[in-house]
Amino acid sequence: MLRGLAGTWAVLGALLWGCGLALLQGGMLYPQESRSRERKELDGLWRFRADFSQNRRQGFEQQWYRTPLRESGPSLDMPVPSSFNDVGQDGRLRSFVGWVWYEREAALPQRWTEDLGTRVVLRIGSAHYYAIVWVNGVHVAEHEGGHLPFEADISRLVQSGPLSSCRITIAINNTLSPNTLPPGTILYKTDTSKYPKGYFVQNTNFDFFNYAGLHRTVLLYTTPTTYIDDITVATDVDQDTGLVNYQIVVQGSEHFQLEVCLLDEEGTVVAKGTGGRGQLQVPSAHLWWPYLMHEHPAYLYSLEVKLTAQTAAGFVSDFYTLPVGIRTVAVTQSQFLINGKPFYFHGVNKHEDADIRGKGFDWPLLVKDFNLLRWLGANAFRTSHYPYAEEVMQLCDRYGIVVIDESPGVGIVLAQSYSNVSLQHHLEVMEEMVRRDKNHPSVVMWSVANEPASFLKPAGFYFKTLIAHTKALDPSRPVTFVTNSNYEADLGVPYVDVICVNSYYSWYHDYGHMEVIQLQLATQFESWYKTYQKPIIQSEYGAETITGFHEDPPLMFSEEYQKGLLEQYHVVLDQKRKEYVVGELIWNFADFMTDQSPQRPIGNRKGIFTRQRQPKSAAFLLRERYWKLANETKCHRSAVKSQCVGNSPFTF
Ligand code: GCB
Repeated sequence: MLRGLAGTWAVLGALLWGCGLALLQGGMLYPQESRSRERKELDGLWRFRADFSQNRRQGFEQQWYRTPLRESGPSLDMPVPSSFNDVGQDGRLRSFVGWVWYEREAALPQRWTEDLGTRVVLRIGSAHYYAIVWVNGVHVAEHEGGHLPFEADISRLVQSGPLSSCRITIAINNTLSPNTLPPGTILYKTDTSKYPKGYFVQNTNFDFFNYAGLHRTVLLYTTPTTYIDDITVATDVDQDTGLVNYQIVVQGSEHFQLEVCLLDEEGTVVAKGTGGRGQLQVPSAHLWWPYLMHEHPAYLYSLEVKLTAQTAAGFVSDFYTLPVGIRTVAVTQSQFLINGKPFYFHGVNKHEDADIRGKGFDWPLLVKDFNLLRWLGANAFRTSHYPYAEEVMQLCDRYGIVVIDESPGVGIVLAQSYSNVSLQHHLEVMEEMVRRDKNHPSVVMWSVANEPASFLKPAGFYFKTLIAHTKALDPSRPVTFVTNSNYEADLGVPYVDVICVNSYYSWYHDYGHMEVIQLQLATQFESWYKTYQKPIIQSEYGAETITGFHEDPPLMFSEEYQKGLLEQYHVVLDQKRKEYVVGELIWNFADFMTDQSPQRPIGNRKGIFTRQRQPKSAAFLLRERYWKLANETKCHRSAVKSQCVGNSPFTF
């Protein structure tokens, strides 16, 4: 039976979804080319300068944005997208905290500067963390938070004179404070016998390197001045009819017409509609199924939206095409259902992380990672511990990889980080995140945080508010946060739909003693389930492993220990997944960079792949397991037992 909340969604969802996103101001559609839209990527080399002055404010005092950066002092070449930390040979830049300055000239097509019916938008995919943007010395945007896009309409600026190019300056500050997401603290070391004057360090409570810079594409794109600002779809299924509820927001005119058309993968029109909101019905719909759950996973329709508007200059049209996957998500007391069928998450936690580029977006890396995920038989991952690039989410839609989409709420452990200021910012980040990712069928659940100090008194109100807000933004998806608190002390878990628990038995506790894992893990699951009767995901488990270290009998840090530890977890997971455990996500997909510490031998080594994406022994173990799980699901679904031959990946 559907648990109360999920049942409520089923009834109220159709009524609420349309108004749910009303809190968000403006859309954030992925910029695409169409008959009415152009885009110009500004990837490549930018000019760069870190402000090493004592107060880090020299750039503002001397107004570096006013003139080309080369005129106010020396600058470096800096690739975009990339973190700035690992590309140079200067150790001071690797650990730099404060303002850095990026700049580049963009040549503008003549039509963009002369046609007043064209809207020119500057879009920054991700700038870590606080960014101020100027175009030709004029302030155009400011944004807080590193992992989500922001935009500025620069039409007036570039159309106000005889311009053939514009100069874009972006100042970025990577300082983390108790009120940022993730939070951090700046610690001034004042003992002059030990530290030079003004010495400070950035402290954080998360376990990944605080890479910074322009991590994703910066681009210019155009729309007509009357344009499709936002599209929201929410899908449902009635018997075998797919229902696509849509809502479209238009800016620039009140006199317009909207036509929508849904096409299948062959390009055949399967449904049509008009107006800013409505429901399209697709008889015998192809549902969007996760990878390995169906012979034809990840079926995507295309929603073609055409806007026609009457303006002073005559008729204008705008065109936007949105991929749409028709699927449902629901949660019961013990199951996670996709299209009404039990779904078991067998996958990974990832990071946006690689040699040299740090957190910079990189197509070859992205494709390699998805090839590895599919080789592994993984059907899901969590975007630990922040929203990933939009192109990642698009590939998940296309390949059927299910996503738990996590906010940058990682390391919320100080009382100050539970203040109203922090909560307000966290609410806004959830709005930006839902606004960006709401239409991805691959996203099946929101995670508002990872391992907060959820036992602290203010945590109850904080998570109650945050989760309620996220549900108001999107009533169609369950919401969680990932906990490592004690089940009796956790004040946030009463508000989640699915309990996500991290544990590191025989690694951080009872280290070296794999023999205690089964008992401790079974106790963990039983305690949580008895208290809450909600489905549970083992959202992290794993062991630090230096590739090439071998010890038999297994010793910590060897490949044998990692495998042995995983096998112990799997024994209990196999028992509990028959009851209420609905998923297992290994920590981590690949080794990744962290701050320096005695526990981290050049980063975190809990990857089943190295940072260069080569497999450790545990990758083969997981591969066998995941394909076996996939075959079981398939057999369970189709009840064609004869198709379930062994554990071979190639039987599916
Ligand atoms: C955790 C954190 C993750 C760490 C991991 C570890 O619980 O969620 O960010 O990297 O443990 O390896 O310690």
